[in-house]
Amino acid sequence: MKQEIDFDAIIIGAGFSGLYQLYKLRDELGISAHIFEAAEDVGGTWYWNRYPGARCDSESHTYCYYFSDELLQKWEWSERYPGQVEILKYLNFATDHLKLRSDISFNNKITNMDFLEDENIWLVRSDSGKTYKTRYVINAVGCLSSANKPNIPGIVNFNGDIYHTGEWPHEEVVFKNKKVGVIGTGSSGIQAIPVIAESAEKVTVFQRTPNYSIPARNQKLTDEFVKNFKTKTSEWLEKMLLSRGGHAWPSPSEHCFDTPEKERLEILNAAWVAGGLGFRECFDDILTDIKSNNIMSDFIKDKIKSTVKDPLKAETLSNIDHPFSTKRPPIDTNYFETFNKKSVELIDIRADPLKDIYDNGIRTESTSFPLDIIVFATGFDAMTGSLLKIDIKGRSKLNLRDTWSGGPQTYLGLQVAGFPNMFMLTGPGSPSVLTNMPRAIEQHVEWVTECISHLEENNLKTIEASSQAMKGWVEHVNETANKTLLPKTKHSWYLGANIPGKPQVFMPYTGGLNNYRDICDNIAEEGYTGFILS
Ligand code: N01
Repeated sequence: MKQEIDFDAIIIGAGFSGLYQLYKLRDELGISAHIFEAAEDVGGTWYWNRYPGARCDSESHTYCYYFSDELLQKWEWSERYPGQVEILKYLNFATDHLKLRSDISFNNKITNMDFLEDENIWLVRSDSGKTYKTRYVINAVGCLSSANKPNIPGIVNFNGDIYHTGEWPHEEVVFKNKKVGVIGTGSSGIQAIPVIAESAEKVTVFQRTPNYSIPARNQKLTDEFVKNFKTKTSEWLEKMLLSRGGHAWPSPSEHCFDTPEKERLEILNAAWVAGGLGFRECFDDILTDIKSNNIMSDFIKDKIKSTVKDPLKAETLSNIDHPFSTKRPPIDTNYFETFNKKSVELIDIRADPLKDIYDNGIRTESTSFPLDIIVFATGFDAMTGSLLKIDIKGRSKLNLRDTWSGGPQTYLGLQVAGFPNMFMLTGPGSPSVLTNMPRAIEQHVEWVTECISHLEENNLKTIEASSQAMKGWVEHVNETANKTLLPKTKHSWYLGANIPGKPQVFMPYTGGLNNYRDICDNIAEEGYTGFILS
């Protein structure tokens, strides 16, 4: 008997991953697939993150789909690092080129998902009040899309405007003649502050944790570069597939500590001049050897001190107490230079903690700061936040929130035991946020498509991670992370430490995207080891 379903597959989210998943399932596998998207248009993270200065830290010619040569040839990037407007245009271009729009329901936030065991199907409900039946659910909800809005006392009393970088309005926010307070100095704050300071009367930066940042050295791409790139796309792809982070630079082999000082400095200075995240790849041991990390950390601290003229500001900005790159390192355009402006003040809220927000501004324990605008650049409930906003019940009405009450547990970051036919794209336990995201996304989408194809061809109804395999993978993810310095930095969103009450578990897989791809492929080739197929 044919099952009564609305779609073979429902995909949640119309960002980079959801769009590609729709294309693969609908156009290559030939099954019915549909995206539900909370926003009114495509783009995912790039739809929401419209704050001034929003820009990607992967280089543009690598931050795009590589599965289609036509897309690669037809699109032209204009800058080394693509800005939010350009990335959103690109995603709209890809959506239209692949004719995806007709299979997306916008303004539809998925609120509930229930697995109906008797029928082996998922019942998916959206905030429109409608429910849909589907055999497969693919969560493409993004890793950094649930805004973290700290509950600072008195926030409702503020008479001015409040914005969060991750939920920036579509209309222009005018900073001219305004006193602006910015809370947060992660990637978003570090990008936004210099741009806000270009027009604001005054900017007050409330810094809790000082941060490293590498100059982006953003620039227009030359016609020659673009032309050349288009003739060599397969070579670029090969480089990215070989690398541990999905970027196009080779993995280094030299140890920092063992390299003679003169040579070491030459390497570091050259990488500083080149700019960008490639700086992290100067040496191969900065995340495993604290002595090596200290050398790189001190190098950056010296750069900060030599850039920022006011000695107090320089000290406050460079007084960094975590090893470089154990929190996601931002890249910037004129971040430290901006503190040389008289209109930009820096408040160390570790020394003088935030007390409250009052009608006219922000108060620390010692001082009041009158403000017209407050910008929260306070990040996200990363990797699990968006998924756990949905009430997801698997077998025996097992709730994902309960399964993950001690932190996220997955098999390969792709599935959770007890939740058959439910997949996650770039979920916790996969390399995701440690990589150039489009490469991690393409790997996951292609693996999930192959997996569904396997089920369809073999007339199988469900695939589900076994509890044992999930336990083993969680242990492997922890062991791999513990070989690095990464989990030692406790106040990091990689661990969930930025969200009060969130269990602290190191979430991304640190084993490298290249190795992870091999693991996933071998598991599929061996007939989906660790999964239960029925
Ligand atoms: O968020 P964050 P983000 N009171 O969590 C502070 C990606 N991204 O949006 O460190 C006071 O890194 C917090 O302080 P502390 C990228 O992966 C990429 O900047 O917790 N301060 C920190 O300074 C990135 O890593 C791009 O002590 C509070 C800041 O807010 C990720 O998104 C651009 C506070 C939050 O920093 C997140 O970046 C933008 C409180 N209650 C984002 N709560 C690019 O591609 C938090 N803070 C370039």
